Parts: sequence; C-alpha cells; structure tokens
Amino acid sequence: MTYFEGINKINYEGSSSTNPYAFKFYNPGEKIGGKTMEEILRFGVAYWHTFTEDLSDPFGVGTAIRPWNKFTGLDLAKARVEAAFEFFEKLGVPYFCFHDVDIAPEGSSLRESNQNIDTIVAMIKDYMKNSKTKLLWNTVNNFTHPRFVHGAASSSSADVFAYAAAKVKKGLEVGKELGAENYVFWGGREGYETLLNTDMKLELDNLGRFFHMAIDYAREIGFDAQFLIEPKPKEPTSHQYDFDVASGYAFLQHYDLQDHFKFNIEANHATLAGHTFEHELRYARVNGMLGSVDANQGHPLLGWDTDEFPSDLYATTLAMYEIIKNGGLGRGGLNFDAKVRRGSFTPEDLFRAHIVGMDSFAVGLKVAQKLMDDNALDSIIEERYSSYKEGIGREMVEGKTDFHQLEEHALALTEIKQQSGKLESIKATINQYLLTAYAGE
Ligand code: XUL
Ligand code: CO
Repeated sequence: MTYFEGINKINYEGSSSTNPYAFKFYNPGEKIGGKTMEEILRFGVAYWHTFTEDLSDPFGVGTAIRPWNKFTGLDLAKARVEAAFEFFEKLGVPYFCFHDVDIAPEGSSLRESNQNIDTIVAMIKDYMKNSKTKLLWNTVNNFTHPRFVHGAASSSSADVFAYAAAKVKKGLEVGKELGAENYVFWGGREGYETLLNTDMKLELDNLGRFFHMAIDYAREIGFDAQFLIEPKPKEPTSHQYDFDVASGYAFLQHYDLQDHFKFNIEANHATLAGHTFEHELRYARVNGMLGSVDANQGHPLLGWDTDEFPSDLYATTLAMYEIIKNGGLGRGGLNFDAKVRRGSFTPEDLFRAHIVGMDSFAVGLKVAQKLMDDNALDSIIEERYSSYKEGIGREMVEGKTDFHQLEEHALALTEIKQQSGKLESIKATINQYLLTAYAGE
C-alpha cells in the first residue's frame, strides 16, 4: 500500500527551483570541507512527531489527517511502520529515532507491552534490511502514563523506579536489536513540582544509580551505543533535574558518569533554559560532551516547547559552526524533534516541513564552513584575546604566576588599553556570508 500518493522522491533542484517537493539547498552528495552534506548532517526523522502525533494541544483535539488513521491497535502500529519507511525513502533521510510507545501500543501489562514491541521491532528490522535508513537513537517514554505521575527514576515510589528500569532494559535490548547508534535519556518527569514534598537528595542519588545500572546492562548485553542525556529546564515539571548542559554535566561528574554520556542538545530546550542554542552546543563542545542534536526551534514569543521545524538561518549557521568545530557529531546526528503546526495537518505538510528543516541546516553548514575557511570569526576572537599570548597573560596561562606577580604587574600599569568587541561588524559579516553563500549558483 502507498501512503503518500502523488509524492515522489524528493530531489535537489537548486536555489531557483519553485517545486515545493524539492530541496533548494540540501544536496546530499555535495562535498563541504571534504565530506558530503549527507555525511555531515546525518538527518533523522522523529517517529513520534511524524507518525504518532495527532497535533492535539491543551485546548484542542488532534487535527492530523494521516492515511494510516483508519487502523487501530497493532494494525495501526504496523501501518505506521510501512508509512515511515515509505517516507524515509522518499525524503532520502539516513536516520530515524523513536520512543517505545511511538512504535507499539502499551498493553495491559508490561509483559504484553513488551510483546507488542517485539512484534513491531521484528517488522522494523525487516524493513531496515532493504532501506538505507538506520536508527540514530531510541529511548523509552517514561513520562506519559499515569504511573509516572511522580517521575520515573526520580519517583517517590520504588515500584515505579523498578518499572522504569524494566522499560529502559527493554529499550536497550531494542536498541541493540536494531543497531542504534545512540541511546537517549530525556528526563521527562525527572524533576519536581515542589520541595514541600520532595526528598531531592534521594531523587538525585536514585537517578545516578539508575544510570549506572543502565550502563551495566548495556555492557552486559554488548550494546555499545553512545549514551546521551537530553537536558530541558522545565515542562512537564517546573524543576527538571537536567536543566541545561552545565547542570547536567555537574550531575554526571558528581555521580562519576561523565565518561559514559554525552549530551543530546535540543534547540528549543536551550531557549527555554534562557540560553541560545549555540550556547548549549558550545558548552558541551568545549567540555568534549557534544553528542547529538534535536533540531528544532522555539517560538520567540511563547514560553513553551513549540518544537517548530528549523527555518532560522542565523541559528542553523551558528549551530553548524559549533558542530564543524566539534569535528562533526560522530555517532550523533540532527534529529528533527519537530512537529508541523496544528494548522498544517495534511500528509504533504510532513514533507514540506522536513524540506525546510533540511534546507535550513544545509545553508547553515555551507555558511559556517565558509566563515571557518576564511577565518572570518576566529581571527577576531584571536585578536581579542591576544593579551594572553605574550607577557603577563601568557605567563598566567602557563601557570607561572601567582597573586604576588599579578599585583606587581597591576601596580606598574599606567593605562589599560581595551579593544572594541566589534559585535556590529561581526553581525554584518555573518549577514554578508549568509547572503552570498549561494551566489552564482
Ligand atoms: C521532549 C523531548 C523528547 C526527547 C526524547 O521535549 O524533546 O521528545 O527528545 O524523549
Ligand atoms: Co528532544
């Protein structure tokens, strides 16, 4: 059965194309800095937003028209797999990602849920044999069901802790079965609403114990995926423990987990935390902790996780700048944890949304690479910090000074010369690169 009638393979047609079902900038085989766009960008489709989501919001029911909606139960789950692989093929995307409950319905018991998962995983494995699309990461949903009302690994109930562990155990087995490159932990309800009823120390210690047991089990079954923590500051709980990269990194170090994890950084989570996307990427990168990316964008006027498809070229350029500087994403990728707007309810919108996301990151990649090749931003930064390359600055950086020498130096100063931060001309340069990256094509 064909689910996306009338939509053919999406090809690259160049920046002058007016075909809505063509890439204008994402040219998978085009080499940028020695590697193809496809190899660098490693795009992934998020199963939950594209095949499971119905586009409901807190004020309205689902609007999504999906060709698989006529099915129910396991038949619906199977139809979604068929539709998903047709979609992957037509979009030419190398990866996908899912939660357990996205692919298979929960049964009336854990055992039954696991059986449903086994049925669908066997089917996905079969489809993957004839597909170039691989599993970037999987995870489990330990936040939607009422049993997780007080959290999962940070729940006040030991039974829930055990249930959450059993689900992650299954998730790790599924990841191994399907050859997942990474395994993600987003702490859905791992946080708290009020300290008035919360034992914060016990919850944090339990989270640490949970992650250690997950590492042990992955090792036991020979699942060698990169483990990723996905920080988010709020929503659903008002205080999420993995607030941002900095707090997540402190947590990992405190519980001696830092060598086993990297971060999966989501743009909209970064902005909810009061950071820019590039701040989170940079913080992870300079600490050797940048693993993967959930590519989306928030709405500048809304204070929740709107999960829009990325279209802001400034943001994708600065993000790709960090990713290139990181030497790429390794086993990670750019997963579109993004949903079409509630008003964009047709199946065709799913293609159009991914096209704008892929094109936006392709532009970002090209512009960022050119900025780097021309040393356009680095040269300014190097100059700005040049006082640490010589004299007292250099001695301090090399660990050859103490407060006595620094005081001596300060006392002898007659004048401190400052340089301009040049922010406006840096922005002008970025605009110039953005507008000329595709000139002449
Ligand atoms: C929620 C979110 C999740 C994670 C995976 O905001 O981003 O979908 O990416 O659980
Ligand atoms: Co996400």
